[in-house]
Amino acid sequence: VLAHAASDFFERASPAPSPEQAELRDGLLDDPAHIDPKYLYDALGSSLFTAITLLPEYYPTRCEAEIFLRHGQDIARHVGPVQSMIDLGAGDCVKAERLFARLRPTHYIPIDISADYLQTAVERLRLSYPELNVTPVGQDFSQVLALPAGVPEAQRLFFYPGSSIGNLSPEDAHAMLQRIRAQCEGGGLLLGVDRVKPKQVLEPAYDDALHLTAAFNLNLLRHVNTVLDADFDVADWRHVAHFNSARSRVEMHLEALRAVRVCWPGGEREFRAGERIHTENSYKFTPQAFSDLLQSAGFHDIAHWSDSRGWFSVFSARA
Ligand code: AVI
Repeated sequence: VLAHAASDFFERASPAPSPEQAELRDGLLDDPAHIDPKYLYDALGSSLFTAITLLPEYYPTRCEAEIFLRHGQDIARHVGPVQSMIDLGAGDCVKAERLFARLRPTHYIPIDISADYLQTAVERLRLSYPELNVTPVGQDFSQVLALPAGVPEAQRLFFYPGSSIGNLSPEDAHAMLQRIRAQCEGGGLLLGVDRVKPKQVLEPAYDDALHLTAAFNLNLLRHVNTVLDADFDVADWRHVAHFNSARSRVEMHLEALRAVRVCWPGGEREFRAGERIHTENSYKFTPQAFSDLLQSAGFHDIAHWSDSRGWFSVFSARA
């Protein structure tokens, strides 16, 4: 009875960590420390990202919109008929909505890690497009890509805009493209990709004069405090972003301004002044490198269009 009572006590005192808590703890104890970029997107983080897309320095969103505006007809011709449009990381669903008139899907399946954010957008869409069959899915599709029952198998188009694929490691991007391909045999993929360019353009896009990207990065620590019950103080950290040209990626880090000890239930980590936590990679591609990646994941009939400055590309490929 005593042994039972004791184990009961310890279970209540330190319950087993959730998978998210275990992932965060392991990343913080690693050398160098890292935190998965998905923790950038709590409610405030998602709003900050929307604000970032309006910054003069953050060109990708405007470049992609320009491509759809200038080349929409060609793109729609290459994509062909669409029954179901599956929107990966749909957010406010605005990017897909702009393509409805051209692609004319009958089913729209927006998938996003933040189900709450999606719900508001879906209510709006149902009012504006009463004919469209809308099935929202709250899912972290970086791990599994499970479509709800009832999504027609023919003429599926996966839509993955914004160069979100660039936030995955090359291995994870390849695996993700393979998972997508397996789900749209006979259909296709339409996605946005940010291109390699001088660091004088890349770095301000990730370190803007209004410090919105700094707030976006620092806010991740508050999200971690909530999930892990940790005691990060954002005032102890500063945002750092730089282009790592050898690895063709912009990296975001948080750098300790002074020696800091961070504690959470069952653990702690000390950081020296100047020590960093790696929080995001944003890979930049040449059109050739991205075509090769699509081909190696099994896609064919690959086409791409660019904005007038050649800063961003939209790819269409068949599965
Ligand atoms: C969502 N993702 C494509 C953005 C990017 O450009 O890598 C996230 C971001 N990070 C800092 N600014 C924007």
